[in-house]
Amino acid sequence: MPDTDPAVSEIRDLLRSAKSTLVLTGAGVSAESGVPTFRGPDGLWKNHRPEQLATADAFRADPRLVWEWYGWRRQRVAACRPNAAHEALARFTVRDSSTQIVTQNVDGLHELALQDLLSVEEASTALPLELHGSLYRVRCVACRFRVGHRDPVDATSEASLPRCPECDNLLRPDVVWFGESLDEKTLEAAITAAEGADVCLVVGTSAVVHPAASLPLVTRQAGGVVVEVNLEPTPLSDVARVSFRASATEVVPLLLAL
Ligand code: BV8
Ligand code: ZN
Repeated sequence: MPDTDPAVSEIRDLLRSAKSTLVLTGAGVSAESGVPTFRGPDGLWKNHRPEQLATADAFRADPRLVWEWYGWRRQRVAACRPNAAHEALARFTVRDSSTQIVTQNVDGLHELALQDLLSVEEASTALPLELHGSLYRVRCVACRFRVGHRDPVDATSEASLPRCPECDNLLRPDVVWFGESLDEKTLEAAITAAEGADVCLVVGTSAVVHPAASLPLVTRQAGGVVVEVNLEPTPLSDVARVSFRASATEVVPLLLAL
């Protein structure tokens, strides 16, 4: 897509003049880093049904299987680096402190892109809101224990699964599963950012999972503009001022260029 494309110039100007921008990302922003998406042709949900793996019931029924899947995802993601879209978004967020990244991803690549740019303390002011939690944190199924956790998990048997040092119950991935509420403070901050945004840039999400997928509609209802970057049409394409049918690494750097 040439950067002289009129739609690119229009949206680039819009983003430059925006007083506040919300960026909502999904698995598609990380696809070109090698992180599998969920619903695409080679997506994670191809071989497993979400209900089998991404629900509290699934974990109760077979914690070993669920940890095996999350352990495999951790390994896959650990080999991946932020791509040009993550990097352009990180630069934009640092340059314009009124930009908030809200991600559905649990892969930590936005944070990595920020840390490549800034020291860890500086990056902490621009951190993305992680609506669905993180692959790299665990929490206890029974008490409030929660901690960063990157070690490989031995899911060969239930006995080898990680257990809470406080109460000895099982530790689970600190992600939000279907039917679980999102962290209240995180969701509130995301909604406030969506309400105040002049532009909501939506990158690489199928926009089927709520409440994340409703954030761009909050911006629109408050008078803001929705812009989408996705290889395919989604339920948000019709409400977008422009829906770029192209890849994240091709379009996002063009839209956020200085
Ligand atoms: C909740 C765990 C309150 C973390 C995930 C009926 C209607 C509406 C809602 C519901 C409903 N029935 C139930 C619900 C609620 C439910 C929901 O939304 N279900 C949907 C599926 C119908 N939501 C919930 O349960 C949420 N909680 O509502 O709490 C509550 C409380 C109690 C009881 C009821 C409700 C919790 C939602 C969180 C679920 N957790 N995963 C993990 O393991 O990762 S969901 C999973 O989907 C991931 O988290 C992921 O983040 C999320 C969204 O997927 P995407 O990121 O969009 O990825 P996907 O593969 O789908 O799409 C990729 C896109 O990228 C594609 O469009 C593709 O074209 C594009 N793409 C690919 N490559 C590129 C690209 N684009 C650009 N460039 C590329 N290179
Ligand atoms: Zn505990």
